[in-house]
Amino acid sequence: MNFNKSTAAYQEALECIPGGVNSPVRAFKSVDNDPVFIEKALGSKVYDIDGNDFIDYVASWGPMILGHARPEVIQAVQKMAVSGTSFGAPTLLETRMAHLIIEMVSSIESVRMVNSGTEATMSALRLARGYTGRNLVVKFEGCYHGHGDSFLIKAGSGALTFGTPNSPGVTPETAKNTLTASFNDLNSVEQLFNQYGNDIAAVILEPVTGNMGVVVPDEGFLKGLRMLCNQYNSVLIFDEVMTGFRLARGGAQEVLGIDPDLTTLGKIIGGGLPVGAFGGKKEIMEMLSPTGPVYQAGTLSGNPLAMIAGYTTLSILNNQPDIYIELEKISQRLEEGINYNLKKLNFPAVFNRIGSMFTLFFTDQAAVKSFNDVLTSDTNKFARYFNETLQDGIYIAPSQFEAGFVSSAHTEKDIQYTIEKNYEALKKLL
Ligand code: KE4
Repeated sequence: MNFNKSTAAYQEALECIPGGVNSPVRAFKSVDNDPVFIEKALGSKVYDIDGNDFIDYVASWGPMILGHARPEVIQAVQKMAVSGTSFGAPTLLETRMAHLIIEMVSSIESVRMVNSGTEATMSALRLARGYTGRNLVVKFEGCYHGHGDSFLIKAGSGALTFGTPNSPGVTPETAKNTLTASFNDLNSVEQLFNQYGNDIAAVILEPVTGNMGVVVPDEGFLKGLRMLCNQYNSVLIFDEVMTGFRLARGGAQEVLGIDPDLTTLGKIIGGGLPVGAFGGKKEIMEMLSPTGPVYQAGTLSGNPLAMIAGYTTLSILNNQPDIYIELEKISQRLEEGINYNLKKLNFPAVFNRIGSMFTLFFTDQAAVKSFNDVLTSDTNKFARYFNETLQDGIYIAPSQFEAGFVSSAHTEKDIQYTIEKNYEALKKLL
């Protein structure tokens, strides 16, 4: 494949944008390559400025569950745009969107729209602190909740990829209010509650992690967190920015059967446009301005174009639940094919999957069920694999510590091709 135009475009971008990108993980830094500049996307494919096409498993880092440029979404945005792009005033569409989210996520009684996952998590944490009158928050090593100061402590995603768990600029005064525990290690949380329980405002986690790669909670882990939060009157926050509407209509909490007090949402909720949201128990949400004293605001929150893209996407998912059945089938096919290749080649790697989220960990561990397991991954081997499959027209996340996503637009042919190229790439790495 020829990437000449992307290479030139990257050099130009470097002159005017920090790192040439508007979000660090896009820079391909951890795969020792220059980023590919995308020109357009349709269905399961993305097309770069050099005319190359790729089967896309990044899905814009999660939002594109229905595939790129889904006709209903495009038409809805085009139609809305001619009525204006932003009013800064309430619209009927925002109320319809709130009703739909409440219908789909049963633990949510009231919801506030924002413009990103980061806004959702930072607002939810402020709300939990305002509601409890406490300062401390418990997060988990390797979990990423956006770039809010309180969360850039042993974070995942780009922060992990870049090996800078505590970002400069986050003050010690802020960091001291963030306690970190280990995912799937309930004892590590119990220890924190034993010591600080009455000062812990909230526990926040990805109920299924995506930002250290996909790791599924052990049986009883989430229930244990629920019980600890009940015992100490702390707020349990599920960060479902990635898993929300991805794993089921009601997200990970529907699949895993545990209700948080607050849920943060993003990605799919906007259908590819900038939308985040946080919601949960009305008793807590009513603490938000203008009803209550906890301030939170946003010029473009509930923006009509973003709302109609998200509302159209969620409506399709809500009205066609068979989409999740089909996603499970085709994702299972991918898993079976890759595991067949690993076995046939006796290749040391672990493929974690839940629903249409997956990660291939380049580790010789038998299983990947914790952050420590994740850290045994060979990131150099991952980088070589990434570049091999990129050349084959397969676009996965440019970091070992991310999730891959299958969309409803992926075909059996896409999956079969991916499995074949996976085998060839693995064989070259032996
Ligand atoms: P945004 O602010 O990027 O919309 O959302 C932050 C966020 C919060 N919570 C979870 C569970 C998330 O996965 C994210 C964002 N995820 C990363 C990829 N793992 C976004 C990609 C990027 O940073 O460019």
